[in-house]
Amino acid sequence: MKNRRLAICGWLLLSLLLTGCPATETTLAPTTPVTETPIAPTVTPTSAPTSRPTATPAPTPTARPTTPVNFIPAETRTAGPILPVGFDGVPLSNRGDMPWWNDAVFYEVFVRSFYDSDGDGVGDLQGLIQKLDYLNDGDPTTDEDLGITGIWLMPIHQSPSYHGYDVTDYYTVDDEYGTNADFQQLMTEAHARGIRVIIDLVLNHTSTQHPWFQESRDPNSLRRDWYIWSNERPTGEGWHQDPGNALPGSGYYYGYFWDQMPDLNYENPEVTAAMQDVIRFWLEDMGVDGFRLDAIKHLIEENGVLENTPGTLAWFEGFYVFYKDINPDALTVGEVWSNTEQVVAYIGDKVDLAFEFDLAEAMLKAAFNARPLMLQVAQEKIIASYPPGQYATFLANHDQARTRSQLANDGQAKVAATLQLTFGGVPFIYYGEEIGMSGAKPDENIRRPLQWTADGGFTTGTPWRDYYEDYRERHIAGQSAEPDSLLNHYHTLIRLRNQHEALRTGAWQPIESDRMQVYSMLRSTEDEILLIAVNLSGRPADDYSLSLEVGPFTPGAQPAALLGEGELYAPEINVAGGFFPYRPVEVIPPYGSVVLQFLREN
Ligand SMILES: [Ca+2]
Ligand SMILES: [Ca+2]
Ligand SMILES: [Ca+2]
Ligand SMILES: [Ca+2]
Repeated sequence: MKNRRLAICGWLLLSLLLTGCPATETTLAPTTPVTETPIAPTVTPTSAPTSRPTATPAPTPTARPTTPVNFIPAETRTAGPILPVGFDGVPLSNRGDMPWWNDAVFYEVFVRSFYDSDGDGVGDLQGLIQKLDYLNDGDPTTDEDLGITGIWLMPIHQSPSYHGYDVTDYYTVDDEYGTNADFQQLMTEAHARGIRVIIDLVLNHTSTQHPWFQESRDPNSLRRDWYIWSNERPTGEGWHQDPGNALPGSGYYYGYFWDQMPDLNYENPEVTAAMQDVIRFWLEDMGVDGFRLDAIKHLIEENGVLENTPGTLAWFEGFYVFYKDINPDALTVGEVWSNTEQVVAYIGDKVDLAFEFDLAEAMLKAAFNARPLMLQVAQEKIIASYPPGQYATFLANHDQARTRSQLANDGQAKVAATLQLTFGGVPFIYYGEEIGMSGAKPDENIRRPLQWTADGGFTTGTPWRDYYEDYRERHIAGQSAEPDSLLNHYHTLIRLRNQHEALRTGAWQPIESDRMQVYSMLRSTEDEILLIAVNLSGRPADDYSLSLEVGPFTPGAQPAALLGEGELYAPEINVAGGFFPYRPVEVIPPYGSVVLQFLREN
């Protein structure tokens, strides 16, 4: 804090000398020498351009003329990367009321498509280990890495399918991906870099090839009741005749998603006990930091109701007590593909977090249509519905068309990333989104090999699935070298989030904008207030005006730019701590955004 305050004072002094601020502000000027040297300011007019404000009611009579302040790049004002505290290198918010995951940025990895270490065309755990430095090199002073602090691994258990959501052995890493020893090495290497790792856990069903199901096919088996069987074909979807009908009288089994994935019967306590053993093994023996839980709303079917049944909710209450008893810090993130009202029912005593599908849709629509109304409604509902910060945000995942395929260009993809990474909750980024990989159904095309270089770079052999067609032009190596790339935009946003508690856990407040193309909000903590303004559109935003009836500002509040460029203007603060009208920078470029920092007077 001390360093930051000094930097502001230095900047203010320079600003005063150059622009001649009102005398009342000179009391803020330091008497001590200034060590920071702001970059040479651009020539600034001494009063606001005559075009401001436009088409808005006149400011209050007492308002001083808006004075432009010099552009201050973020690095002259922030204390630099937050030094590691607590868990291996993961920055902490120092807020005792927020769990560790509220400081994390997660990255969803499909191991098969991330990096292949041995040339067989299939990504593997050793490949992921080799590329961990791309995700986070563990050194807060370097910024060539993406800076993520959590990984969600899509299924890594033994499975006959390419995707792994049909498990045959919950205790063993799929041999295409490596061994349990490789997995433990991954945990060690990830933790050393400040990355936590959670794994996909598929509770609802197994593979038909799982030994449990093979036994269950025999009507006289002790495991018959581990799955859901019927002698006659029931009405309703999801019922399948026993494959090959090899066993007389085996009948029909229930498999909601696929005939190769029979649903387990969680009304049988033996099934719950068996899965508790699995959970204990991964938490205690393998050291995972938690689980992403697949399709949890489908766990228990009751009286023809297939989703979010009382039985399912009750089961997860027992589950929550069970895993928290093993490790209170373990994180579970549920996939409840429903709207906010239904998702909320799981949070806090069944799972820690769940993915916010409504918010994902709203962010993509705001980016695509350049209209923020639906987004603001979704955000307000989220803030009102969840315990603070206890929801997982994403743009698209392995089941949906990739973000870039739902949007028109990389500018829109930047906007979507900005909206996600400046909002609350715990962000999850699907691998490849950071370079704008494309892909739409079928699922294999949403899960293609990551595009590392102009040659693909995922494998020395033949990739298990072709790269997307743009791989020669769109790849990590190219975007790393290009300052304005989508990848570098992600770098900047993640770094900002890692450095600023307000972006991770701060309170949220919408700001009114008189132009549809500009979306704006505040994120604030006791130390700082961040104002975010995003140009959703492909046209420059040059006639917008922001207003905040009631806000947290004190008179004389001065902004510094953490993101964006151009001349900055300070708001004129009203008696209620808000402002009206306010245009922090004259022009926000197409798809551009500004993040302004105001420090609180504490
Ligand atoms: Ca391999
Ligand atoms: Ca680094
Ligand atoms: Ca396999
Ligand atoms: Ca089920």
